[in-house]
Amino acid sequence: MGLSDQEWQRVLEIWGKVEPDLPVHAQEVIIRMFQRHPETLEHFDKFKHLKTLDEMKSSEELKKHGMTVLNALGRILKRKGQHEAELRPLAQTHATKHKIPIRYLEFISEVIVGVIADQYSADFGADSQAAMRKALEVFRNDMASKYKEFGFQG
Ligand code: MNR
Repeated sequence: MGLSDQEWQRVLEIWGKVEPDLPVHAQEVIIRMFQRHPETLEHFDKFKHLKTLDEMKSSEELKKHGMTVLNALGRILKRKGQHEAELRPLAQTHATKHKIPIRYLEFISEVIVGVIADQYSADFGADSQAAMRKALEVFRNDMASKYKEFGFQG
């Protein structure tokens, strides 16, 4: 279930390439999630007024939120699975306050892989993609077990 050292290395190598351009990708990830899965938008009191792609693109708050999400994810990935301290507070808010189903974490995971694949195709081959998918799956599984501790079925 866990990742091998080589798989973590692949994950952190591609993340290292993505990180310098995080603001651009962060915005793209959130917008793509809202466009492909409009039900996700309804969970955001601060974004559900955004009706069009242009409105989403010009929202500074949306960019800021994207950075919050991807920075948090980066910190988690860098723990290479030893992410209890990072995951617990995140699972708590997402289970008890934001009430985000695990299915939505699957949506955003696929979007993240897709955005990286679009921008870094040369550096994100099949092995790297598989490693990133696996890392995101570990993240989701651990979120799901914490959700249960907090009494949210997800
Ligand atoms: C807030 C990280 C996925 C919905 C936050 C915050 C962080 C965060 C950090 C700010 C602190 C807090 O409230 O815990 C992540 C990471 C995700 C992820 C990492 C996966 C990679 C999702 C998905 C959502 C969602 C998927 C819905 C479809 C929300 C909402 C807030 C929030 C709603 C509160 C926004 C506000 O300020 O009003 Mn999240 N996330 N998140 N998240 N997330």
